[in-house]
Amino acid sequence: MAGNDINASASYASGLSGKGIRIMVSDDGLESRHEDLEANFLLGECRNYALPAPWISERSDPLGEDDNHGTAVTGLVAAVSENGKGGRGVAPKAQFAISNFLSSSTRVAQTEAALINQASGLTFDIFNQSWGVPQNQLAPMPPTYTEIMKSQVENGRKGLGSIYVKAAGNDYRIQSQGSNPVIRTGNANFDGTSVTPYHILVAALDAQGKATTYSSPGSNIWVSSFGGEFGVSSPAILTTDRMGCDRGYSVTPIPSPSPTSTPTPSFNAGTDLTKLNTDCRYTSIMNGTSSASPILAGAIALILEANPKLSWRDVKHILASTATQVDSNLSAIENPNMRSPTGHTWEQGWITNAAGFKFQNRYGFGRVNVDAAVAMAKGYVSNWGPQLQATVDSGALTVAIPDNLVDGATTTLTVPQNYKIEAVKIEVSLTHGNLSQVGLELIHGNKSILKNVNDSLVGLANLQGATFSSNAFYGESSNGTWTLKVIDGAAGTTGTLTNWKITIFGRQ
Ligand SMILES: [Ca+2]
Ligand SMILES: [Ca+2]
Repeated sequence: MAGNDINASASYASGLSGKGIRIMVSDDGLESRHEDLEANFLLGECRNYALPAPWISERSDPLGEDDNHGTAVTGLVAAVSENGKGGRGVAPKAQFAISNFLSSSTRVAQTEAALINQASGLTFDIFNQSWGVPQNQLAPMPPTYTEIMKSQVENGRKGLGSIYVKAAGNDYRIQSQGSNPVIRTGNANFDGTSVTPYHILVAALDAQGKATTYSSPGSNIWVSSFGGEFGVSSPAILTTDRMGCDRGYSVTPIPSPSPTSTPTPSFNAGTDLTKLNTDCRYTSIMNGTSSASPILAGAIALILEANPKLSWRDVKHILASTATQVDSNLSAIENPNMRSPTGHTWEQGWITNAAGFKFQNRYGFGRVNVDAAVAMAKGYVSNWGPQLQATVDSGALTVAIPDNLVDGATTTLTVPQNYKIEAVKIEVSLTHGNLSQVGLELIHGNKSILKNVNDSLVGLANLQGATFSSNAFYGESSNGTWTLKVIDGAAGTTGTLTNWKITIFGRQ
């Protein structure tokens, strides 16, 4: 729909193109000789985890017949413009390499060392990570991964910090239970590799500018970009595909979130009457937060080109400050599961925090607005000093979580440090026989819902130092009382909160 875009026309008119920006696309391989990608490809700077360490590779072309994702993702960030071929990426003169971290485990070594390696490299400005774990489980963050990311934001870009853009996930689920719709949502916080202050987590919008049917919610989301739907009743996204009608998305259905029943349009099959795609070099059915992420990565390339002196924190601040609120009349969702305790608010609408930032769990701070971000970036002077960090620990607790009660159990911690908040991380330990029933809310003035009751963690038991982060308090003061509310949202199983910690990331 007209007007629902990343608002970049003034930036393009001023000549911004991503020139000079180097991007590492962490994905499953790239058709590096693609006619609309090759000119921006960084030959010799790829990683191939099918090789022995250190995995340095001239190219990392697809290893298997289903390695189609990376070619589609890369086109969105940096397909070449003004070459008479295909389309264009958001940053059509940015350069990129690929690490084939997502290739099937039968072909590459998906070790912790490879996980760390795909996020490493001081010569790259931006890392695009269009991946994550299925959000019907809790995946912890390996401590060594947190360390490498901290090192990258301290040392990457000559000390200004590497930028990490990551997909929020495609696990919002509405199922039917009899005649009632039931939401059993995943949550971007369930993927430990997404719960750091160093990431910019991105949610996916549809062509109307609202949350897509699949985009995962999460208090750790930063902003939204476009992911599209399935190209059946609402548009998907057009991008590069592996060349030839015998490979790529012309023969293989696109992965989650697309239903396998999505028909292959004639454009993809190379048989449409316009004859614009007779060799199947492009696809019209890409979607997912996998698409929202490279579109945001391209937007950030334009912002960095406008002001290369921005730090990673400046980039996050500018994105949060200039994002456009969408779906502003979104209401709180009261009881989608038809069984939560009476009076319980399952998910909130938009909040405005004490620092004036608007935030909502499906959108973060809102839709990326490139022209506003570029305008703010020009002349912006970075002067925040080092990022500070303070943790307060509850020690051992035995707080009973009452069964199926809206009031839940509440405990408080007092943060003595008065930082201006850049990120908040919570670590929670509790016993409970069915984590799906458990809701977590963090309250400091406003409330931030970290985990919805009756969500996708069906049948899992106990949290042991599980991490959740929230951006809802961005820019506020950290000192004072923080309340954690733990709610059991279904009759039957109960549990006990045994410990929680809060870590504030911020500045004086
Ligand atoms: Ca092109
Ligand atoms: Ca219960």
